[in-house]
Amino acid sequence: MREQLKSIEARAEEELSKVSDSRQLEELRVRYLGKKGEITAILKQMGKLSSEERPIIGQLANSVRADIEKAVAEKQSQLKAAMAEQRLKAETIDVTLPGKAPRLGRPHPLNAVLAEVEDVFLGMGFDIVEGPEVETDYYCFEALNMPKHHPARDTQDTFYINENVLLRTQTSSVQIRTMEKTKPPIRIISPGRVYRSDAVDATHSPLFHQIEGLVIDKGVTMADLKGTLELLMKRLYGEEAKIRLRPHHFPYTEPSAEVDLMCFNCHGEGCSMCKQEGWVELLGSGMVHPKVLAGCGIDPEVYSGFAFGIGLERLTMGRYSINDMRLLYENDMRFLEQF
Ligand code: 2U9
Repeated sequence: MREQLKSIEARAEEELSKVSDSRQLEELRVRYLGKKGEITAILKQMGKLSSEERPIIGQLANSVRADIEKAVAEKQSQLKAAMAEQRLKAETIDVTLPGKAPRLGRPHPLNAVLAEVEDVFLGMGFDIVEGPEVETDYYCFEALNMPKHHPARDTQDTFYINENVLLRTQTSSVQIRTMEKTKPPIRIISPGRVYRSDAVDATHSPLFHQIEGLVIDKGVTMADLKGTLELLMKRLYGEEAKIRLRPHHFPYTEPSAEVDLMCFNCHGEGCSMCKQEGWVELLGSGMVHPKVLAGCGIDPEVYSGFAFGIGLERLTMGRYSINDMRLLYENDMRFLEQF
């Protein structure tokens, strides 16, 4: 039995040295130290021994068992440490690697210019008013002194939903609605989408954006119109910006004027950018027609007012030297990232 125990100890040591994972270790522990294990088997045969031998073999068996238990425990902690190290290696994060830069958004150039324009007008005490894009014939045309036969009402130019309902061609309908509801003084701008039945090209789109302005009070004159627009242009294009008013005709304003901005490239001399004009056309404006005021319940003998309409696309294209309107709608990041 002594030899048996010695050989068990030697085999256990030998096998233990080859164990490489905790499952194998557990299997080995059960095989040597378990209830049905080799050492227990030996202890069960102790009855056959003489009373002198029994304590000696008993002591030896206990010491072999203790040695194996100790070796198993050591192996277990070695395996644990090895596993922990392996996991740490696998989970290592190299904090010196460059991070992934988040892609930052930015305002679309149309929104950026609109925000600038809104800031200027808010600074002058204007309110910003919005209204419906689907309008009635009355608010879009009739109330603006464009009666039934007017060419702007042609189905070639305007998207009709039915005979009486259409997609607004200008945001003036918002101003009419405001004049109906509000007593003067009125100082508003109405930005928003408008629709016209145009084919897409470098300067046209069936959907575009306008910013219209309206001021109604006692004693408002064309000088107020010019001063207001001059201030807007100086804020947008710099202090040296100059504008001029050219006589024109709109059914809803009388007198009417188109407003030009002095060409930034040649300062009025004439160049290829302004088609040798020295000036670039920017917007339309005028004194609100007395018929329009009266139609909204405002007495034209007491009140007067000016109005203007700016195409946001044109303003944005001028501001950033963009030569094709389609770029503003295509959402190509290579274009948008430049602003
Ligand atoms: C009311 C009365 C008058 C708004 C005006 C224009 C002249 C004008 C164009 C600019 C380029 C439209 O976007 S565009 O195509 N607009 O020329 N708009 S006066 O006049 C009004 C508005 C409301 C009650």
